[in-house]
Amino acid sequence: MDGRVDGRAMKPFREVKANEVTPELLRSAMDRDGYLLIRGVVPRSDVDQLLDDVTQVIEAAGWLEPGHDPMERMANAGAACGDPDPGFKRTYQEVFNLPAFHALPHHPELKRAMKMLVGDRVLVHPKPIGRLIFPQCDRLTVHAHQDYRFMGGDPECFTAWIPMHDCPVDVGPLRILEGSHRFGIIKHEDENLHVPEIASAEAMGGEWVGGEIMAGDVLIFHSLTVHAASPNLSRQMRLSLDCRFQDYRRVLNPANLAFAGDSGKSWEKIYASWPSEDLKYYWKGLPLNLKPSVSELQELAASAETEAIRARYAKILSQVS
Ligand SMILES: O=C(O)CCC(=O)C(=O)O
Repeated sequence: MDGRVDGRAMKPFREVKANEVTPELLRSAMDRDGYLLIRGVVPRSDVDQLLDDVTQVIEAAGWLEPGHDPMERMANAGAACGDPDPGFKRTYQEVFNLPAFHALPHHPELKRAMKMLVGDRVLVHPKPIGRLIFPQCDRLTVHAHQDYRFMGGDPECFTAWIPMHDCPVDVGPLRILEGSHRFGIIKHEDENLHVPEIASAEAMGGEWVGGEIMAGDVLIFHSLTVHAASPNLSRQMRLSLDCRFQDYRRVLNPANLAFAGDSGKSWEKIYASWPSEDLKYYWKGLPLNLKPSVSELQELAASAETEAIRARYAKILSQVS
């Protein structure tokens, strides 16, 4: 399957093999197209280990059809759910707590590729996002947006989108509006929407590009690049992880390091069952350029406009200082 946009075949991703990528090639693709698909960055066996851990969690949650190997990810249609359903959030949190989920963004081969783009002072943002996408559920498909809208900080920040298994077009991989990063910040609609999105009339750029993304491949794109998920038309769950990378001297929004909502999440709770100290609080040792800074957060926690906003800043402050 080639994937279709308005009934037409979608233009394929521009791609390169991991052993052929150079800093010049990666940077020029990013400048021109706002993305590059790199094939075979992470060894399949390393991706499989994460898939194994994640499928155990979702199988225990009843999300998989009994009688199949969990690694096949056959979905139990009756269990379909997604953010913000409370049942989804509970299982999502178990996935988020997995050490392997946090280890993948630090994989040496992935970091080697990201350093070609951001330089040696690479910050791996500590909150990757797991996508646990049931099939045949239109409401769970992520619509067009720019990551900058959600991350803030410096736009020179890059996302790596990594499927945990082979992801043919009918399983719903990401697609990209090529060259869209060159049009700056685009207005997102947020009225009555759980997640803000860009209306098709507002999206500017070249053509939508897409195609299959296999286990071990990494789709890298700029924080201003417009992208969206393709619908999952299969019978399998689509499981992927997206994480963000930047030069740590560039401005970073501290919300990307902390849990600001009312969920009760904390790094202490997440780390509690981890067998190794290696990846705990690794960013605290880096000379980060936070905006708002710690002293500005103190000020905001004391004097921001409403009690809810003051509480939010206080929560962030308590986790980054
Ligand atoms: O995987 C998805 O469905 C959406 C991912 C996404 O929007 C992102 O990586 O920023």
